Amino acid sequence: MSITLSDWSYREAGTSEWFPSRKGPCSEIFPDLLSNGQIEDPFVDANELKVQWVAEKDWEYKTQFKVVRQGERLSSYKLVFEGLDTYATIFLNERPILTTDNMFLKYAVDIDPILGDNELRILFESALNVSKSLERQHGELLCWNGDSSRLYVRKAQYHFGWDWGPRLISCGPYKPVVLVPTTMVEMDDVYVKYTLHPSLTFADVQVCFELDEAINFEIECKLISPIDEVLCSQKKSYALLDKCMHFKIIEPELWFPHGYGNQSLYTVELKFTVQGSTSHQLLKKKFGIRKLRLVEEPIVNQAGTSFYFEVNNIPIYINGVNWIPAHSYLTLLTNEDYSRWLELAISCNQNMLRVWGGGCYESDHFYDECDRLGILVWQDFMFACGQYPANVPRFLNSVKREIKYQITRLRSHCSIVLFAGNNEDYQIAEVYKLQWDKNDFSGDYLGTNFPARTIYEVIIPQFLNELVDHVAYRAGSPWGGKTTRDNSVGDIHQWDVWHGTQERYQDWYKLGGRFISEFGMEAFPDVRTIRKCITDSSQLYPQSKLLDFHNKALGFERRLATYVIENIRIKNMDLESWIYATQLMQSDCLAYALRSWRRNWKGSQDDSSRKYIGGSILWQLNDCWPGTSWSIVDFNRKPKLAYYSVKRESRKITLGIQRIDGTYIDIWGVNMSNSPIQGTLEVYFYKVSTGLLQSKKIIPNVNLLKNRTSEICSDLSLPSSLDIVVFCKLIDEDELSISSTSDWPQPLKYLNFPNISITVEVQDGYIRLSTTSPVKCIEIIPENTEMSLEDNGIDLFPCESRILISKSIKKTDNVNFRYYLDGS
Ligand code: BMA
Repeated sequence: MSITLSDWSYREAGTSEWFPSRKGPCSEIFPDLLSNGQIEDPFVDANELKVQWVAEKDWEYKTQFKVVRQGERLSSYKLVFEGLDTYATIFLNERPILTTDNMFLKYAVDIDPILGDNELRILFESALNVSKSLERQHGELLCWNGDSSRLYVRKAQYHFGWDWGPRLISCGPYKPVVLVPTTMVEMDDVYVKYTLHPSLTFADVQVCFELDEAINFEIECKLISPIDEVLCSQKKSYALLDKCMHFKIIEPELWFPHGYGNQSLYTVELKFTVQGSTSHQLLKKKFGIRKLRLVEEPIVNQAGTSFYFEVNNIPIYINGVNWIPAHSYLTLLTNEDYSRWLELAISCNQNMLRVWGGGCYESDHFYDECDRLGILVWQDFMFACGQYPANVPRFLNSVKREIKYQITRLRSHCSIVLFAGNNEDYQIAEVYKLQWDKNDFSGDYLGTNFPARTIYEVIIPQFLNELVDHVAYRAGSPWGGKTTRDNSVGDIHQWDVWHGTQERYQDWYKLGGRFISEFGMEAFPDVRTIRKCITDSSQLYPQSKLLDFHNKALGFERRLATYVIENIRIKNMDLESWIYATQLMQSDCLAYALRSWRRNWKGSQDDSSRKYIGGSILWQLNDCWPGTSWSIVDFNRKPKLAYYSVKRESRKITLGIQRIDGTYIDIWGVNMSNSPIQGTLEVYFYKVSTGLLQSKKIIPNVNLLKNRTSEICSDLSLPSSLDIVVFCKLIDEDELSISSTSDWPQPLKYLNFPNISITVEVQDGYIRLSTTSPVKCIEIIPENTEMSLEDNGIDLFPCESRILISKSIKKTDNVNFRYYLDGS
């Protein structure tokens, strides 16, 4: 039986008094100091500045564990450290047993415990002091975001500060420390491999083991179907196996991403018995079977090649979100938190998460949930925005072990479809003109000033080849074309809205690429989140010093103001009005991007030559602390208005309108479902300033073919030029709405509205909304703050009342609402 150690205590190294850590197996210095009242909450006001001393100190943790004799003899044990942050020296009963230098590695050490009480003490050296001294020794490297010395340290890079997060350089045993008998098999010692026949009708499955050959294991293996039937079982001794047991599955139930089929997971149930022993160990491992292709093939009428994912022969358009660590302190995230975050992504119609390279390889539960929910994962290796020192041998050795370990840990997850070597390190190389010779395929780049190429182009691919099947690999993100900005090959990070040349967001349609793995826009968080983190009430106004402190992006004042002022009319500058204005702007901005890029998913399902854009991954889903950032859901899991517009634009069936020269419009429809859709399109033209219907057009026999975009009409004239909002809906033969959308004159700041009368009817389970004239972005504000709504921030038109479903709403509940230019 293994024992997970707990009841940690800690002290500053060199002092005498120990303090109890928070309960549980994992500890980290900031939450511990906080729970004992030794620091003020770094997330509140500007306290982050007051706690910087913590990172400059060394800290010690200790705990006790008991070893008892089992039967006649004392077992032999190892101590498994699932994650230590970062520079640790470990003493067992005051004898040094291990030193560590990588937060992303699991360490195991055979130990010789004493019978009875044992003491484990871990000294954590300040990662900041170590990184600074490495930097002094080897030189300063190029870097965006955080302290440049971070590049020498294999520790979550965002701990050193990022343009959306505080600088809180933690330490501690942040994952469990477990006492394990050496005869015990661990999860990563088992790997399920499979080959799927191209017809998808049968699979060869191999359950492979990497066990200690000195121990005589008897292994019983049951293969269990997704509906819990035992399909077959085998029993063999490990010595007689060629490391693997073989099974065949006829007509396997395949695993599909959410929205494309079931998330079928098989289970292998294993029973290990050490020969001669009466006890055994049970272990269960789930796995999915799927075929994957990252399709990069020539396309017609445009330069370059496609970039899209195909799962089980179905091309999948990606509606994705970038994921950053959901807390500055990883130990405070529970499994429940992860599940709720991932469910939020799914209910936002997202089918891919990118685990971004400046955070961490996520917890097992995170990937289990992605498998269960059908979220595809794009997994970066943990290198971001820097010139990493692969030419320093100790660094490189540690990185090699990390890569091997993480691939081994993650390879059984069918949700992971792509690994990428790093985030934006090739952009650094490009911008600063490092020695990156694209014609040099020698594989030996350690002598250049871009030595990390060896990691991304040699070391990672070698380990992937050796250890895992059915995943794609990219050396970096962005990556692929002639330059990292090449929009005809590979993926791009499109930051010319917000960063870069600060283009108008109405021009997103000109800014696409084959796959856009980053783009974004900032907005303020929910007012309740702000009230929690700003305790000085005199600071609760938009431009206050403390609110500015909670925005870490360079030049945010100018950029956020530019995009708001360019688009939204500001009648009041109180906090809530400003929150609404920034959120409305972000919501409109992201909707523009998604809508215009999905239009490029053309051609029939088996025609790769017209899939001009394969998807996008917006920056960013979440936050690691309460602040203003590009997130669409804030730190306290309160959705911003953009969450809902992204959800609407990512539905299976959507419509899009593009206004051309202010005089005519194109309309198209997207049908990402697996069957064609027919309907009638009704197009309404309203004059915004009077709210009156100017004209209506009916387009019969609209046919939206499956899994593609279809153009419905082009050159449809607007009745008069400037003041017209277009609303269109596709209805079925029973006149039920299949999908609808609207297009407003831009920029929204020039709009003038008549007096509007909106009716809000609250019923058990839903809210019905109707209006006398067009309304932009009605935000429902329930008094019950826990209530969740299926949609919000919607546009409303007289021709169609809208029902917003909310499971938790009661007829007796009060709801408030606001809308754009409310009361004008
Ligand atoms: C990117 C990311 C992050 C950053 C974001 C916003 O390119 O990779 O480094 O937080 O932009 O600036």
